Amino acid sequence: MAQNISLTRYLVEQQRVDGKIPAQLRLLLEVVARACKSISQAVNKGALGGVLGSAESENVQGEIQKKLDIIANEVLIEANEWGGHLAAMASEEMDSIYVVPNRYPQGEYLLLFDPLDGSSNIDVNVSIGTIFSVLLKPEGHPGVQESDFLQAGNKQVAAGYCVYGPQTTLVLTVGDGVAMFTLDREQGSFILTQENLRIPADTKEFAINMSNKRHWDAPVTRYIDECLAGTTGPRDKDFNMRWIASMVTDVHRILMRGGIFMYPWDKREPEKAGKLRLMYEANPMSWLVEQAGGMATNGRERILDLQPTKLHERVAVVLGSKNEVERVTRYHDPA
Ligand code: P6P
Repeated sequence: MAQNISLTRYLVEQQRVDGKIPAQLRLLLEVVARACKSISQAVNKGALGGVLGSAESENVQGEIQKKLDIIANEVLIEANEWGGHLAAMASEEMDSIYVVPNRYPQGEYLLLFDPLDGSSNIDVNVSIGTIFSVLLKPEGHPGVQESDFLQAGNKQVAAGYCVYGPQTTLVLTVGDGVAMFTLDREQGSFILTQENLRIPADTKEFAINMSNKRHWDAPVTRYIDECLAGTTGPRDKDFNMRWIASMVTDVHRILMRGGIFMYPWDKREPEKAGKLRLMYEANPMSWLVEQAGGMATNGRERILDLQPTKLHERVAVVLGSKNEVERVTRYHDPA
């Protein structure tokens, strides 16, 4: 791979050479990447920046917000509201949509994000990240309302995440494969470090929160029990387990070396379809996984085909290596 291709050059070439992304979308992605750089700097300061600990407030999910959740949310709002490429934004940390103020030009895109996924890891120095999804505002009516966001994941025009870990890594798709950029802090820019990421169809690594085992549905219990049986069971191979409790980091590992990630429906809150949020966690991650040759379902249906009814709705997630996701989905629907 040619050395030192910056994110800016990559996006310009995707726009100019391949015509894959309009100028306004390129601008949007560059602004999101700049915001992720700022978030990375705040995260890296940790206790020295006074950014750890709880913000003593709750988000729409009823979860205690960390100071960095709010900081990351504010960074993304302030970076994106004035550029003229967005009509509105939606965030895990905000009850309703944020319409671009009248003092700024309105664009045609909608930006959704989980500003800092994996917050329970912030204070113990474990990787966390920002997840984002881009939709086009539906035409035919002035202004923008929450219902404009309620589009299936197969309508996304861009999706990505930024992991704040040993490296700060931005992973992105605009529908033509998955590219990875690593932050060069000396240059202050994201540098292309891998293109066309591919997820192996098979794996020996599963990611699930085992402490919920007694609450799972039978198909999930069957699949995990078979993995745990290893060479003594029907899978005839041993499996390894990982659970970082940070979806963005677990999914990054799967994009880098394969695996299956599961946060299934369980009996603890049966009225909820799952724990993870469809619009700004499952949809962007599912598109990235599919663009890398993997698969993503809610146990029964393709996540990207699900029609959302609420901005913060939740969904069960089974994603990663294609043959494993197909097996879990088959166990849910043995017909
Ligand atoms: P649990 C983080 O809060 C998150 O939304 C995902 O990033 C992560 O996969 C999941 O929740 C972890 O949930 O129940 O294992 O703490």
